Amino acid sequence: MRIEVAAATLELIRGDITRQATDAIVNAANSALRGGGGVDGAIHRAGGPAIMEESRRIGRCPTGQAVITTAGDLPARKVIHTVGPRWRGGDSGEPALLAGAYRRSLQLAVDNGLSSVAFPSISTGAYGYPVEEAARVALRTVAQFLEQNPGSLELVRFVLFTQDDLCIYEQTLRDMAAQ
Ligand code: AR6
Repeated sequence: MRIEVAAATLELIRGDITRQATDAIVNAANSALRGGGGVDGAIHRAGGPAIMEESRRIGRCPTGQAVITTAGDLPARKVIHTVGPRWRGGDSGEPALLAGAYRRSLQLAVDNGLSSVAFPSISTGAYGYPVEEAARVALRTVAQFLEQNPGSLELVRFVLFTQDDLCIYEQTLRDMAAQ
C-alpha cells in the first residue's frame, strides 16, 4: 500500500529491513548502542563490524533520539539508530517518546542529504509497545513531518516483518486517510 503526502510517497510493505536499498534504514536500537536481538541483531549481522565500530565511537543515544552511522555491507547508504520507549502501560510518556524517535530519525536523514528512509515498527518487539497504538503514532508522526517539510524527502517506507503487522499498519493508514 502507498499514498502520497505532500509530494512524498509513504509506503507500507512486508519484508526484511536489512534488504532495503533506501538511502537510510532505521535501526530499533537500545540507548547503549551495543546491539541486541530483533532488527538490531539482524542489521549488525548483515552489515558487518563497521556499524558497531562507529556506534562505539558515538557512545550512547537517549530514548526518543537518533544517531547515524555507515551501513557497512548493507545495500542502504546509512543506518539511523533510534531508541524507542519500552512500553510501561502507556502513562509514562511512551507516545511522545515514540513520536520523537520517528521525528528525529527523519530530521537526521534530511540533515544528511538523504531522501529515502525505511523504518521497522519501532518498540513493538522486545520493547512491548502494542502494535495498533504504535502504528497510529508512527504513521501520524511521519505524515505530519512530510506535510511540515514538503520536498525534504521522496520516500518513507515501513517494512513490517509479519503479515499481521502489515495488516494493522494498512488499516491504520486507511483510517487516517479517511479522516
Ligand atoms: N526487518 C524488519 N522488521 C523486523 C526484523 C527485520 N529483519 N526483525 C524483527 N523485526 P525489535 P524494539 C520486527 O525487538 O521493540 C533489540 O534487542 C519485529 O518483529 O527489533 O524497538 C535492541 O537492541 C518487531 O515488529 O525492536 C533493543 O534492546 C519490530 O521489528 C530492543 O531490541 C521491532 O522489534 C528494541 O526493541
